[in-house]
Amino acid sequence: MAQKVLFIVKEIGGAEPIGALYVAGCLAQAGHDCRFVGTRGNDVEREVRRYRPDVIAFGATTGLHRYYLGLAAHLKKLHPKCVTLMGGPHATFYPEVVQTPGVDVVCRGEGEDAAVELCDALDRGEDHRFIGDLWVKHDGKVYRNAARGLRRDLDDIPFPPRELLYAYDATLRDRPLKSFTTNRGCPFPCSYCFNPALVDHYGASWKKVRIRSPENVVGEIQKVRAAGPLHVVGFRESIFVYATKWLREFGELYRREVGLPYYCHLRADMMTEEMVELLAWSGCHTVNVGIETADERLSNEVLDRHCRMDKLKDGIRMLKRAGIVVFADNILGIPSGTLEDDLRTLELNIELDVDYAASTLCTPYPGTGISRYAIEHGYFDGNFDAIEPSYYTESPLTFRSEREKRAIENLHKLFAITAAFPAMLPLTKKLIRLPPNDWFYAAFRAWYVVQHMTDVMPRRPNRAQAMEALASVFGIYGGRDPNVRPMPAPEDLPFVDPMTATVVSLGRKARAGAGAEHASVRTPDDASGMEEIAHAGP
Ligand code: B12
Ligand code: SF4
Repeated sequence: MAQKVLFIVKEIGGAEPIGALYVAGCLAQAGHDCRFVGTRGNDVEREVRRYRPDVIAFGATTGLHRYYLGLAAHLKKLHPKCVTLMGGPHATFYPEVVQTPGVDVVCRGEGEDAAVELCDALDRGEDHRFIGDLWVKHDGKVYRNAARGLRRDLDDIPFPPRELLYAYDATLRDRPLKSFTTNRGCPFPCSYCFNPALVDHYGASWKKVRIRSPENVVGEIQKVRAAGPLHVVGFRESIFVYATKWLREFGELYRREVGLPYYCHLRADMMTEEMVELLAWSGCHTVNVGIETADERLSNEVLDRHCRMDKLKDGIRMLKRAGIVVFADNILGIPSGTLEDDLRTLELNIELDVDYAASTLCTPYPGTGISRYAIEHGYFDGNFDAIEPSYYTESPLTFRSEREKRAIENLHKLFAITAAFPAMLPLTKKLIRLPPNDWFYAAFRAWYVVQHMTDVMPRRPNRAQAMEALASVFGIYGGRDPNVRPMPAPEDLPFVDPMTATVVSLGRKARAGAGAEHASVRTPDDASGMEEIAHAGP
């Protein structure tokens, strides 16, 4: 016997859900049967009736969690015997989400081993309440298990089984850009990033970056390339290169065996001339580096980056001199910052002549230092359910005035295009005073699509992919999503200590002070760091 596991993925046509695929690869290795289904234009309820899964699995980011929770509650009502398993960032950093009706189990952190242990236990009809990394709802109580150790050798994990995606939709094989990760972990403490939040879960072992061997990474790329078109390799880990030695070894093998342009995330202030040369020589076409803010106080005291501005500027200039496309990340609307700070950030991007000046609206994701700072200083009420599915639309934070909030949200939409055409700056300063409107968002999307198809990513979309991208500028997406359901309100369940099996906390109402307790802990200011995270699609 094996468990049948159905993975549900919203927007399966975007970047591959690498995390969920890694989990599925390990489940398949353990003998379980996995399937992936997308939601757009597809009735998931019908898929569940057809496949009759034992486990319904999904990974969610904060904001999108509401969508998944609504659907999970609906499916659980129809199929009460199915176990629903939620993983990914929201479950990791806000495991209390297990109190939502319809969710049976949440997985914190890396899900490969916990999911296998869970499915093995379910298969054998054994007790599954005490599995490391899982919070399990059982008989009206929540069993909160501690973190399990991290897998030391990433080369031991099976390659993500992308064929499961292609089995659902064969056209996904044709995507010209495919994603890979070469390492996990990050030693830096940036307050807006999930990495320090994972240090809270795993301890210092998360700071010790685990790196795959060049042979293992190249082996996966070759396998993917043999299965379908591949024009650009997208490396999606937090920081692609820490050591020149690894880069040299990797570069030699990659040039010889793959030879395709690649994209990766880097810290510009870590760059040396030698690293930059090796990057360019090995095929690096585009790097995503964080500038984040021009303001040193915000950078050091609020974002906890401690990144030296002179080193950052030198790094970006070196990358540009080497002919590498620089895709910069910036954060607007940082708590305690002002519109003037964000305009200076725009000017810094212009000064550095970055190739694409991406920006996001500062979002206080659960478990991060910035969310604690925002709650503590009155910029956020701590309601993570109010966070939007995307940080490209509206800010969930409070500003000095509504007028300033609107101007910052507008600036965000016009940021990249103004950085590309600096003569627009005086006009932009006027336009951002207008009420928010769909034209700004359309301009934001259009510029993004044009740049990504031309300069930023050298992929060659086919006609269908190009049409789809263009249509998305006007908010048109193929296929309606029939799976949208309201998210149910969370229940008030007691928490149990798995070691003693006794109730340790009485539930939400009794823990009303928990937010304040949480808010008082801040990420220590003990190291430098910078943002890396590129999101290949607003
Ligand atoms: C690549 C990437 C993207 C890609 C692809 C996302 C995708 N389809 O998976 C794109 C560009 C599309 C993207 C978009 C967004 N992203 Co993004 N993204 C990343 C990034 C850089 C890497 C993700 C990755 O592949 N990691 C490697 C794999 C191995 O790790 P993993 O995904 O965490 O998976 C492990 C566990 O989480 C767990 N797991 C994952 N899924 C499941 C499912 C089950 C059932 C189980 C049991 C376990 C499990 O097991 C996995 C294996 O160990 C991360 C940061 C990072 N370095 O992780 C941010 C990150 C995940 N993104 C983030 C955000 C906010 C977004 C957006 C909301 C941004 C936006 N538009 O506003 C969107 C949402 C899109 C979406 N559909 O969810 C945040 C999430 C924060 C939060 N609390 O939710 C992160 C953590 C970055 C950050 N800001 O700190 N993203
Ligand atoms: S923002 Fe970048 S450097 Fe900072 S903790 Fe996250 S991944 Fe590491």
